[in-house]
Order: sequence, then C-alpha cells, then structure tokens
Amino acid sequence: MKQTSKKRALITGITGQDGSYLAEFLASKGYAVFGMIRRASNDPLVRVSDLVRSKKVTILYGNLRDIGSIDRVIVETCPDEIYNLAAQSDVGISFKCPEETTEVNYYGVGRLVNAAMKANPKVRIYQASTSEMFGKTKPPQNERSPFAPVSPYGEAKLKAHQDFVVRYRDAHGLFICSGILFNHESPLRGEHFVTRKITLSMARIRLGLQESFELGNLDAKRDWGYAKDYVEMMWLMLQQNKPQDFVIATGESHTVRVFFLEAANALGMHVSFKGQGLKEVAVDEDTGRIILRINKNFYRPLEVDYLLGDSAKARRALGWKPKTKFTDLVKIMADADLNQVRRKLT
Ligand code: NAP
Ligand code: G4F
Repeated sequence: MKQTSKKRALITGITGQDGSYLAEFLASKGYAVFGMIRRASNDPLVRVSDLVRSKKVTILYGNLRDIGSIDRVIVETCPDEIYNLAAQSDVGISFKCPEETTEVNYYGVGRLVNAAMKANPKVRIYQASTSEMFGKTKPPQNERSPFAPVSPYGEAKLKAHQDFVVRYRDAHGLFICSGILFNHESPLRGEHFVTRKITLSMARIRLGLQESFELGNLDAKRDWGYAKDYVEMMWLMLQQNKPQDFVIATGESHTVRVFFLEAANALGMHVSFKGQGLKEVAVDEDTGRIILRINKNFYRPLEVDYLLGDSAKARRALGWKPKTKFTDLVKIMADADLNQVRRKLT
C-alpha cells in the first residue's frame, strides 16, 4: 500500500552501472526509490551501499526470470515509474549464452511490463534499449534508422523494443519509452567491458602490478558517453506528455585503439603499436616492454563495426547535450582506476 505522497520509482538492475547512478539521481529528486536485486553468492550491493545504508533506497529480491517475484515486487512497491535496466548486458557473452540472454532481455521485459500494467495501467516505464539494435546499419544512427542486430543480445533487445514498447504503447495505450542509448561508461563500469578493462589494466601496469593484458578487435568504433550524464535522460523521458523513444549519444565515435592511446596519455604513459593483425602489440616506450597483445578469443563471432549516434531529436525535445567530452571521460576513468589501485596498495 502507498504510505507517502512521494513519487515512487522501481529500478531493476540497480546493482549495475546505470542503476546505481540512476538511484542516486532519483533519490536527489525526492523519489522513494526501490531497487530489485537478484540473489548472488557475494555482496551485490557494492555500488549502492551508501544509498542503502542511508535508507535512500529500499532493496527487494526479484529476478526477471521469475514471474512470481516480479508480481510481488510490484505489489509491494506500487511504483509510479519503473526503470527496467536489468539485463544480461554483455554482448560477447550473449553469443555464448543466447538462451539466458533471450530469457532475461526479451521474456523478462514481457513479464515485467505485463505485471506492471496489470497492477497500474497508468504506470510509466523506461526500457533500456540499445544502439546494439542498429548492428550493421550505416552511421549515423537515429530513431528512423533501420535495425539490423547481429548478436543474440541485440536481437533480444530489439524484439523487446518492438513487442513490449512499440506494440504495447499502440495497442494498450501504455506509457512506455525506449531509451536507445549508445555506449556509456564510467568508473562504475563492469570490468569486462572494453573501456574499463583498458583503464584498470593500464593503471595496474603503470603501478608495476601487471605486465601486460589482452584485447580483441581494436578497430571497432563506438560512440562513448559518460553514464552519469545519461541517467537524467531516462528520467526526462518519463516526464514528457507523450511516451516516445529517443536516441542518446554524443555524436562522436572513436576506435578501441584510440581509447587505449587516450588512456595511456591520461596515465602519462608513452606507447606505440607494432606489427599487424593477431601479431600486433603495443609497447611502453619508456620501459621497452610489450603491454598489450591481441587474443582472438576476445573477437566476437559477428562484430558491430561502427556506432555513431545522432541524437538531434533528444537535443530538440529534451534539451539533451552531452556534458562530458571523450578525452575527459577517459581521464575520469583512468584517474579513478589509478586511485583505486593505489588505495588497494596501502
Ligand atoms: P550492468 O552494469 O551490466 O547491469 C545490469 C544489471 O542487470 C545488474 O544489476 C544485474 O544484476 C541485473 N540483472 C541481470 N540479470 C538479471 C535478472 N535475471 N534479474 C534481475 N536483474 C538482473 O549494465 P549497465 O551498463 O548498467 O546497463 C543498464 C541497462 O542498459 C542494461 O539493460 C543494458 O543492456 C542497457 N544498455 C547499456 C548501455 C551501456 O553502454 N552501459 C548502452 C545501452 C543499453 P547483478 O548485479 O546481479 O548481475
Ligand atoms: O565494451 P564492449 O564489450 O561493449 P559493446 O559490445 O559495445 O556493448 C556495450 O554497449 C552496448 C551499446 O552499444 C550496450 F547495449 C551493451 O549492454 C554494452 O554496454 O565492447 C566494445 C567494443 C566491441 O567492438 C568489442 O569487440 O570493444 C571490442 N573489444 C575489443 N577487445 C572488446 C575487447 N570488448 C571487450 N568486452 N573485451 C575485449 O577484450
């Protein structure tokens, strides 16, 4: 039962990068914030421990694979707004675990949306859609671009967008929006995503704790923004008069190679590339050591080569402007990892 007049927001995926930034943002807006988490064998609350301790966020157990748990979470929280950020969000892993990916990223969305609509037809829902849905579509990509996903992750997210966002909005008048977000990163990014893998490994190499690390395709291009800048857009989409989908991106794209070079620069390291293909390496010019090798196991069976978002619609309708430039984003991440690794040393 509702006990306060505060607006109530339910966030699935609150333990993830975006969930933790969004929880902080909504708490600062005066929302009663509820986070759904799944059972884990170790503490899943590291990113939101301060918010939980200060009672700005209430945690409930639930899993997008389990309809009973979703029903219970919705009945117990009576949300005015739901932010569905929970997902198997790793594109590479989606090739290895396609069933789980479809189960959570497609059927899970259906379970949540149906349960939410049954409890409150006026609920407003944000669905975390993705630029991965564009796949092989030529850049720049915007809301009118065709979708051509190449990964099980992209396919599941696209089906969820078509079946539970677009169709439910048309057929049931549900207030549901897809944020088609391009890659966004931060010091809270999972350590297996390429940007964080680079900044963390390079920080460890810089402090002499690691000799080298391995990457896959250095030539894929991504439109990388700062996660902290992006969560406000999720909220803004649900404050509009009409539910609509929006592309959120910086409009700048860089290769993985450039991200690596920029991270080296941010850490005061001088590096150069030598060799070609799988034999290519990066050398630390100050020590002469190889610090990066290519490993074909980090290549994907199918790659999205070039993502570059056109968020003119969001700029117009939501006043969206990315605040953090690419070089500043890399510096924020590199500095945070250097400090974190140093703290662990003392
Ligand atoms: P993330 O850090 O990987 O977080 C994913 C969250 O989903 C975690 O809290 C995870 O819980 C939870 N989760 C996974 N399976 C679940 C299940 N079966 N039931 C309940 N919760 C489950 O991802 P993120 O980067 O914050 O991204 C948030 C959302 O935006 C995701 O849907 C992602 O696909 C989408 N997206 C992200 C980007 C990006 O660049 N970051 C771009 C476009 C779209 P555990 O902590 O227990 O694993
Ligand atoms: O950091 P990534 O794993 O991100 P990816 O695949 O673009 O997916 C992220 O962004 C999507 C939005 O477009 C989200 F929907 C999704 O949830 C996720 O947040 O890989 C980026 C690029 C890829 O081209 C990959 O092949 O980096 C390349 N890469 C090269 N070496 C690597 C590696 N990626 C990872 N994870 N690890 C490597 O060693």
